[in-house]
Amino acid sequence: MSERILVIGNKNWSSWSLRPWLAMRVSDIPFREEHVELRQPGTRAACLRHSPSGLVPVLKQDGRAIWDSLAILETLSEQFPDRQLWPDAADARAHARSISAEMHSGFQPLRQHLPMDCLGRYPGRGCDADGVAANIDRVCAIWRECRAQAPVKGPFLFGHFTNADAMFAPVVSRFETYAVPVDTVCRDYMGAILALPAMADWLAGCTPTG
Ligand SMILES: N[C@@H](CCC(=O)N[C@@H](CS)C(=O)NCC(=O)O)C(=O)O
Repeated sequence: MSERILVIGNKNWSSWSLRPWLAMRVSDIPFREEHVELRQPGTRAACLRHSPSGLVPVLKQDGRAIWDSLAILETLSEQFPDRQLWPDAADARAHARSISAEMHSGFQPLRQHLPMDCLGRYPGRGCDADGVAANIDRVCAIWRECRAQAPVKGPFLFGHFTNADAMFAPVVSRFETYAVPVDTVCRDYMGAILALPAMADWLAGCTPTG
């Protein structure tokens, strides 16, 4: 097997990049990161050098490119079954995949009006835009339901860290940036994500310009 390379965008902004990066760091999966500067005239061309989608993240190994965050997470789970990136129990696994897919394909108002900006602090900004409150309510309902049903001990959605946590980590960052009010269950969950050493490493790699 050749070296595993994860191509990512600017850490401050690239919510899609954070997902596989966090899963790999938390799960001790060795990789080297390469960067593409987002929001530049040459961004698309730079992304296209790595991925036919023209987007990051992309995982490269053995002459193969795997693009799109969820495809990368599925691949990692397949390559490293011992890391339990999906929950072991079939019901919990189905639930984890469903909320991860829901995150991946939905929440457009949240994405648009509360973009990830890890270092920024803009309390309340964007929260009254159309559809945002409903998105926030749905995220909190997902987190509460998972925490109430977690099949194993631990502070994450399914007890131990899984791909579902990786998918929702950028939402935790957004809720911090925009000071979204949440209940204790959700606050505790956010605290668990933010307390991850890997999350601190990601934040340390952020600059205000991305
Ligand atoms: N569905 C894709 C979305 C990837 C995406 O939108 N990536 C953004 C960065 S976060 C990008 O590459 N943007 C390129 C650009 O700004 O030109 C995924 O899940 O990976």
